[in-house]
Amino acid sequence: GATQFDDGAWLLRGFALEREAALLAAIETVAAQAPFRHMETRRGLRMSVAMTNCGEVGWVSDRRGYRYAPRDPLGGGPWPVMPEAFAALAGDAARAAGFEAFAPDACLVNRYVPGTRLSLHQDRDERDFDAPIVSVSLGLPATFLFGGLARSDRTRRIALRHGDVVVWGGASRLFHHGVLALADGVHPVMGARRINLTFRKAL
Ligand code: MD3
Ligand code: FE
Repeated sequence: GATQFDDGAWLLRGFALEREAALLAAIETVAAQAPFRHMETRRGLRMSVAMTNCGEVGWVSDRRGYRYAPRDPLGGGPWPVMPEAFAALAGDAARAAGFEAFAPDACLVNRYVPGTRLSLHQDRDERDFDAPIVSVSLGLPATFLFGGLARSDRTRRIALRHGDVVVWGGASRLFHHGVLALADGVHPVMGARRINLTFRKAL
């Protein structure tokens, strides 16, 4: 079932499990067209998370900063079309959390290996904060940090496992969040990695 843990924030344990095969195939298709890469921050640091995107626009970071871009900087073409299995999962999960008609135009695909972390940040490069964000975890488990509107607010830890889906909307939409360094391990279907799909309405 769906567990609410803050205003607009819902955890759907195992929601993606029955769609595992279709999701893995779709990730392969996307990565074959737009390979995973380590982007650079504005300060010139290499991000430890490897990323790719699909959809109308993709989230990119480089020395110029963060933004949503209609083209993949590697190759210059459009991002891969969002697979139907992705769009359907995002819409179904959002509806299960009470958000009707969520139609994401961007899906960021994050790849973690043991040691990879994502420091505390807010997602605010999107135009419309009324739309929720849907996040799908696959592979190795991760400890997710969920804070508040202020960076200094206390954080809660949420263990995210293969197949879990989280919907972040309402007041929680602008809360700080991050991922602790991934622990060593091997997942039976995903191997030594974690993949997170982050669905957003960016435009
Ligand atoms: C909490 N990725 O790419 S989205 C990101 O596990 C990112 O890779 C996470 O944070 C990951 O920006 C999963 C989790 C998320 C997204 C938006 C939120 C959590 C949020 C907005 C408010 C509060
Ligand atoms: Fe984020």
